[in-house]
Amino acid sequence: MIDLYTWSTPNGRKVSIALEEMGLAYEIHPINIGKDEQFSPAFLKISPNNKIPAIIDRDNGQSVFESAAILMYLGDKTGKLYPSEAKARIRIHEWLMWQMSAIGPFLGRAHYFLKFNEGKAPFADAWFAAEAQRLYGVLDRLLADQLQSISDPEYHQSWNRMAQSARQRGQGFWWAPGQLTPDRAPDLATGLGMAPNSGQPMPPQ
Ligand SMILES: N[C@@H](CCC(=O)N[C@@H](CS)C(=O)NCC(=O)O)C(=O)O
Repeated sequence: MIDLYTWSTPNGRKVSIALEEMGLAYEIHPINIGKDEQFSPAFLKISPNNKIPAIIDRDNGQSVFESAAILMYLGDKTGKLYPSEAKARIRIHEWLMWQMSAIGPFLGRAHYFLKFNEGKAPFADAWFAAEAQRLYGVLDRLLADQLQSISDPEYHQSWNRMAQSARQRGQGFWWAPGQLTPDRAPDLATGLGMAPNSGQPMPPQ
């Protein structure tokens, strides 16, 4: 059983998706970052950088913070989605580090400047907009070259599993709009089913 300390944000969802895909039992402990719950002394003990997500593995008491470290831990624990041979891990590590060092922080800052502070720092606006554009280009090429198409039935099955599991938990932490079909995929691709203001959990369906 995994205790998942999280909130409804992209970094939190990375771990929810992995837990679902790996078929691990888990319990969600919401950390409302809009109410500064990430600064509570109890949470800081497992996530000293005051950010979600973090986990505790009840099987051995191990705590892990940083989403990529959690993904690697869960991959090693289950043997799923994460090969054990060093060579096979190279590509995974490359893109994982790229996500953590580029996509995550740069798109986050682009959002900060362009959505919340537009016009206050024109140099930062222009720089982060250009960098976001460049990173999306890199992602586009990766998706075109390497990843399964969004219309792949397997992809939809995994979203359906997540939606079903959210309904069973009745926590409304995931937006569970019912059986997903390929024609609804664009909604998920753009918003991952998130509430318009990310950070606000969707009401239970
Ligand atoms: N590098 C971290 C980033 C985590 C992160 O930025 N978490 C945000 C929500 S997505 C957070 O907890 N923010 C609260 C704060 O900064 O106080 C990871 O990948 O886990």
